[in-house]
Amino acid sequence: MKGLSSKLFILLSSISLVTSQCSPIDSFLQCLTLHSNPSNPISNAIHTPNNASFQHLYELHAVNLRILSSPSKSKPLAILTARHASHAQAAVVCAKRSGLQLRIRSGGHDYEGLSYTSDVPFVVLDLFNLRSIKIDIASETAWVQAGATTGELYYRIAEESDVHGFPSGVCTTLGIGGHFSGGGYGNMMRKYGLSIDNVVDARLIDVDGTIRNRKTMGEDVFWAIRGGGGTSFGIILSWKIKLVRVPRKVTVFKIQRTLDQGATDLAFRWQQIAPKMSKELFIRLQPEPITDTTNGSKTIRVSFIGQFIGRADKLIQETDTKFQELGLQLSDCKEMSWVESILFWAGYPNGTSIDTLLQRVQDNKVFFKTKSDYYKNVIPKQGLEMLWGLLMEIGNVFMQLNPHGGRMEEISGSETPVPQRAGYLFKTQYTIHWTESDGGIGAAERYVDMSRRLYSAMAPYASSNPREAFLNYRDLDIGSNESNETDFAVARVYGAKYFNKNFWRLARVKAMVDPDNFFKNEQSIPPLPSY
Ligand SMILES: Cc1cc2nc3c(=O)[nH]c(=O)nc-3n(C[C@H](O)[C@H](O)[C@H](O)COP(=O)(O)OP(=O)(O)OC[C@H]3O[C@@H](n4cnc5c(N)ncnc54)[C@H](O)[C@@H]3O)c2cc1C
Ligand SMILES: *[C@@H]1O[C@H](CO)[C@@H](O)[C@H](O)[C@H]1NC(C)=O
Ligand SMILES: *[C@@H]1O[C@H](CO)[C@@H](O)[C@H](O)[C@H]1NC(C)=O
Ligand SMILES: *[C@@H]1O[C@H](CO)[C@@H](O)[C@H](O)[C@H]1NC(C)=O
Ligand SMILES: *[C@@H]1O[C@H](CO)[C@@H](O)[C@H](O)[C@H]1NC(C)=O
Ligand SMILES: CC(=O)N[C@H]1CO[C@H](CO)[C@@H](O)[C@@H]1O
Repeated sequence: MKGLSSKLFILLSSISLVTSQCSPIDSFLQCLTLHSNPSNPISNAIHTPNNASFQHLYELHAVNLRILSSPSKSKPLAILTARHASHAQAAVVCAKRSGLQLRIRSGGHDYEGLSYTSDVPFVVLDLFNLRSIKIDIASETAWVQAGATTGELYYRIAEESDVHGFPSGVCTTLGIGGHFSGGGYGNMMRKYGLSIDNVVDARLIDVDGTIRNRKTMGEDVFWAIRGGGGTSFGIILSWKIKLVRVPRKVTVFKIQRTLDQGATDLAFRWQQIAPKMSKELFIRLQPEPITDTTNGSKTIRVSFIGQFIGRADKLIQETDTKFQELGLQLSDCKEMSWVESILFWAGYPNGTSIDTLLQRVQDNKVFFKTKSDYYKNVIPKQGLEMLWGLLMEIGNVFMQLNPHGGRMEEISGSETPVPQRAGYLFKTQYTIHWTESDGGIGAAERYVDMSRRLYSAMAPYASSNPREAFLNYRDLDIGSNESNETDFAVARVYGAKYFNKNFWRLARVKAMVDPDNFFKNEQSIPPLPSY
């Protein structure tokens, strides 16, 4: 017995030796140990499907059930939950060496799940453990690691100061890594621009596994990662941001009007006024179909959700002179600290503890498909009426129209990769959402088709040539490639929609720093071919 089992052992270990020499994942895992700093052991950061932790970790930071439950999406061969920069460096070196694709995940909010899916053998580098936030009020700056969430950032700023803030997303579970590298907008955009307009330095792991800062990566790369999508250029480890000033009290409101209450006229007027109001005022328009509870008939309810960086009396002066039709009253307004306003925008009731901002994971996941548009012209009333009809027909849908103007007008379209600056009235997202009881993954095709119908119905009104889109609202329908190939002709099409002429500079930067196109996904920037 003893002899047999030891023979078996020798046999088994020689098999595993053989497989380790030819299987990319085994060579990846062996390489990790060799290439990480031994003072920061990597083994407890490695999760393969054999580890009990794998499935939970895979799902934890993945928000879209449409992607998570899709039978056609394969899972990573391993998830590396980096606990130290050297782990992320090893991931680059080893994925390259073993021929595996690397997907980078910070908060997992990618609308198409590109941070945790691929059609070719791949591994996920998950950065959620790298989330330190170091605030320096004296210099009004902070270093924020990629795996921190927007909520954690807001919380830490407020912990240090009640007169500082930062302009980024409304949702509090976004990963800073993905969110900033796609631009990052929020309700202070009209006053302070996008998140990337307030980034002053970064730490990036390049294709050789070397950590670079702004100086050592060079201004071209630093330009590219601020809006051009981090994925194409390396792994962002952290950002250095410039904090912005906020008053001790800001004012919020939410006013809702149905069609009977004049929603169409107000929405028409909003398009003309909201992008031109004082920079301190941001009014989001959010139309959605609802059912009248008294008689069961359908209508549209338009919410006007406002953030004013100042006191309520000043806000009323502004709306009374410029947007009287809104009928905003002092009694509609709530004054609160900036950090409390974050909770209001995230939909929490008054009185919610700000500790809620530290909850990193979004519960109540749904299936969704989102598309986006920029508008340079006002949608006429008959266009709005057509839109309302379609929204009521679709049912499970909402839209958000976010006004530009203000600071966005002052920044040149080539200062960062995000070109949609002066001359844009607002950007829009159209989100179709559904649950298991609406048909779950089986109904995905039907809902995705609806989103396409809605999108094509809006074509006459949206920006055109190219019809532009926002990278953070990722949409593979606007053009995409295979997981492992980036055809230039295909990339030019989606590249122009996201980045307009800036696409060409992005492709030049890519050719400089990653000519073999290691960092890629279905919508990444390819190296500019040399002719
Ligand atoms: C509920 C919800 C609300 C949202 N609200 C807003 C909003 O108010 N404003 C706004 O601008 N956007 C908003 N978004 C969009 C959001 O900004 C993007 O989805 C963003 O890419 C999320 O970043 P993430 O790190 O959470 O996602 P991930 O899925 O982890 O990453 C997104 C992309 O960035 C890449 N990436 C991630 N981390 C890194 C890194 N460290 N280095 C290099 N590449 C990296 C990924 O590979 C992927 O391609 C919202 C999304 C959701 C789901
Ligand atoms: C996963 O399993 C391997 C092999 O048993 C082990 O070495 C590794 O530490 C495990 N990972 C974690 C996070 O426990
Ligand atoms: C339903 O009720 C609303 C008022 O609550 C009214 O405006 C609308 O016309 C009614 N619709 C029908 C079909 O009766
Ligand atoms: C929030 O609720 C508290 C009572 O719980 C009340 O005193 C306070 O005025 C409210 N604040 C706002 C801004 O509505
Ligand atoms: C991409 O993947 C497909 C299928 O897995 C394969 O046939 C093709 O050769 C790959 N292309 C590259 C450039 O690796
Ligand atoms: C999914 C997709 O559109 N893939 C395209 C990527 O590029 C190749 C090469 O040009 C096209 O043939 C594919 O259709």
